[in-house]
Amino acid sequence: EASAKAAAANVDSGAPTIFDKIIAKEIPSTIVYEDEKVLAFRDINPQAPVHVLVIPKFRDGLTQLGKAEARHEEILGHLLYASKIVAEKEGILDGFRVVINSGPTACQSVYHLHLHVLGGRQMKWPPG
Ligand code: DGP
Repeated sequence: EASAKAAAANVDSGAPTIFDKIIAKEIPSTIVYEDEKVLAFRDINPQAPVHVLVIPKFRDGLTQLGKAEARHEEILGHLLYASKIVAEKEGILDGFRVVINSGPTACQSVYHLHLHVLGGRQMKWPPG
């Protein structure tokens, strides 16, 4: 099916991604939270009134969650806690969703690990 093929065409080559340019502030983004380890900015194609991406500033092999190793435990925890700080700043602590798409079958399109923080509307389950 066409969209699945399009997603699969985006392979994890380990090459730099657009997020490197966002971290370097070479291309603009709307930053909602930043510390020494992570950057959180608004998704360019929001799927909810609040849709923020939380990413590690140093990818260190974390192109996707499926490539995580033991050394990444600390940054993974930091990313999850940063997602809560983002939810708090955005005023959606009453209900929000954190999503990680890992790999082409999950429709990951940018191979720099990122957590989607979504909220500001009634979320559905199964995801929608
Ligand atoms: P995923 O499909 O999980 O790999 O999500 C990648 C997200 O990245 C997607 O929701 C759109 C977002 N995105 C891609 N390019 C840019 C960009 O240049 N700026 C911003 N703010 N978001 C981007």
